[in-house]
Parts: sequence; C-alpha cells; structure tokens
Amino acid sequence: MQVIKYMFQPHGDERGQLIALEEFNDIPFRIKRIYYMYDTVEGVRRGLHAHKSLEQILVCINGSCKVLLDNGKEKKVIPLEKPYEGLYIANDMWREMFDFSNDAVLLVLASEVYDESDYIRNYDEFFKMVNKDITI
Ligand code: T46
Repeated sequence: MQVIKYMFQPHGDERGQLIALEEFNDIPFRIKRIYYMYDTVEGVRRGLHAHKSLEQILVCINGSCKVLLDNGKEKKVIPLEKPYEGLYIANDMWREMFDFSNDAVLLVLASEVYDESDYIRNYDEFFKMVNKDITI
C-alpha cells in the first residue's frame, strides 16, 4: 500500500508559523468541505468506514493521533503528529482514527460535501467490494 503524506510548506518568520493550503496546488482536489474534530474522548476510535468516492486530507493541526488505513489487502498505521503533515486518503480505503491526545485537533479537507450514501460502514461489504476481482 502506498501511503501519501504531504509535507506542507510553513511560512515561518520571527512571529511563528503559517501554512496556507490551496486547492489543486497543495491539495490534489477541489475542497468542497472542511471539518475538524476536537475534545475526542480518551480511548475512542472514530471512522470505521470507507467511502465510495470521497477523497480527503487529514491534518492533525494540534496534538497527535493515529490513522489505520486498510485497502482490503494490507493495513498500515500512520501517526499524525505535526501540523505540516497531511495524510491523503483515497476512496475505497477503510479508515480508523485512534490514540487521540487530549489536545488533538484533527482537520479534514474533503473533496465532496457530506453525503451519508457515500459511506460504506460494513467491513464485510467493503472487503467484498475491493476484492471483487479475486475469486476464491
Ligand atoms: C471520515 C473521517 C476521517 C456532518 O453532519 N457533516 C460532516 O461533514 C461530517 C463529517 C459529519 N457530520 C455528522 C454525522 C455524524 O452525526 O457528524 C457526526 C459525526 O460524524 P462521523 O461519525 O461520520 O465521524 P467520524 O469521525 O467517524 O468520520 C469522519 C467523517 O465522517 C468521515 O468521512 O472519513 O472522519
């Protein structure tokens, strides 16, 4: 599995850091939605679904968390601990976010507006979909 992590360019000076993200320049899709999660309760696991067509970039702009990516063949855990790192998640990828620090703020840039019908929340359904070319 290829993990795509963007390293955004901080515009730092004596006052501190600033990161600017532009669609199609820094982000490989049109940004139709931004959301973020914070005050995540200790021990909680979020996500646990895939998307049919949504693409996203996750940035832990404060604190840290981990993301499990699963393409139905391989799983990888990616730590997010820097505000200049962006994890790209394509569609057809099962994701789980966990190990949130108390101060974690996880920002998500999304290619589409919210649409519940784009979610695949059943792992067996996801697994069959991504492995449909494999006959057992
Ligand atoms: C994803 C991961 C990384 C909305 O009303 N609008 C929105 O844009 C979103 C994202 C959520 N919601 C509502 C739906 C639920 O009632 O907020 C509630 C929590 O959403 P959800 O349980 O889907 O949150 P996560 O953290 O499990 O998943 C979210 C995204 O939904 C998902 O697309 O890839 O973050």
